[in-house]
Amino acid sequence: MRVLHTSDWQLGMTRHFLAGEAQARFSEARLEAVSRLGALAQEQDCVCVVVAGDVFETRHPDARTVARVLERLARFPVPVYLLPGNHDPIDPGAVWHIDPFTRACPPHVEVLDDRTPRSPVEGLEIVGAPWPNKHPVGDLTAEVCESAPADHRARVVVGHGGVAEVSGGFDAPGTIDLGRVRAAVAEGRVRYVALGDRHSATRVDPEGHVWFCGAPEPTDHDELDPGTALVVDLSQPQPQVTRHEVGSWTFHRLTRAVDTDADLDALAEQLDAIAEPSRAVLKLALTGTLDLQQVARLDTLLADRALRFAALEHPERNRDIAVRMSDDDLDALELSGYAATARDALRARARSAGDEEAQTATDALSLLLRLSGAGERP
Ligand SMILES: [Mn+2]
Repeated sequence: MRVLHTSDWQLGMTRHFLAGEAQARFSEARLEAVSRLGALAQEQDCVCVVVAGDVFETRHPDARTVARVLERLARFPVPVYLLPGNHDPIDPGAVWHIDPFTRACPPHVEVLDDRTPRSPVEGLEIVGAPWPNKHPVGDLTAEVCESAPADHRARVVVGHGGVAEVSGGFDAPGTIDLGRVRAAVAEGRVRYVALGDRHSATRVDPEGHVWFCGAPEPTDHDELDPGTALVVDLSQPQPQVTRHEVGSWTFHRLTRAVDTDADLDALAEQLDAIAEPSRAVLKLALTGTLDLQQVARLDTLLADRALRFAALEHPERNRDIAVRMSDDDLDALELSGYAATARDALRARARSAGDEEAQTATDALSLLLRLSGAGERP
């Protein structure tokens, strides 16, 4: 008897670093991931799907987002249980209570809007710990675990929130007390606790009854190992949990020192080794010392990759790369008249005290070199 455990779809999410069409493709990919979950549920013979919170990014997602996910959920072969989380709590006026959700929600899709047990099939019980608002009092998940009878049934509690043992000690609303949850498991009140909120698939307790499934698509650089869903077999007292990859986007953080042409070659090689750049978000942190020719090469290299990747952020580039300026580089530019005067003025400014203006002058000289063709690969 298997259950598909997923969470944190956060549909309707926008990301500031995605420019132009990349945002539309990101949103579409997140909906497509939902359909892949339906296919996975079928392929793995799951009897139902539980979505452990944050189905939507906000309490008021765009009507199109709602209609489109419901259209995809309508094709799911098994019951689907949606838990309101901290992003989309079930307070009055939230998405769950209004059109188009209420009108278009298929009969086999159910919101876990209270703590009433649901039973998709004989012998399996699903109990939700929904977020009533953004600042709930108490530990919703532990309360639900403790209130279940100690009858050793195949019972799944679906909860949402941080666990101090996993994410570090904090006192955020909805924080889950692992000690209380483990005690309820030990007493036979709950067999599996399906958690959402953390975007990285994580076994929470040593016994393997409490898991974060991870987000189906990554959303940020600080997630470890996102793009997953869990298939949980509950036939035996000990749940058997299997991880499945469902994501299609990737996030990368690259830190490198660049001091030579060979370093620039290696950087280019590393960037080009990333599969599917149009679905990859990249954050670069570069350090080192380059001459002006190399800076121009680096700028060309990055400008070129920026066109291929979904996003390429390198905000610290100028501050962390020292520029070595040689008169040879600048004199090699065959400039005359106004352009030559500008070059000389910029050179003088770039060599003055290392203030912001000197930095701007260095950037301008690098741009001059790049536009003159000096930034092309030797
Ligand atoms: Mn959350």
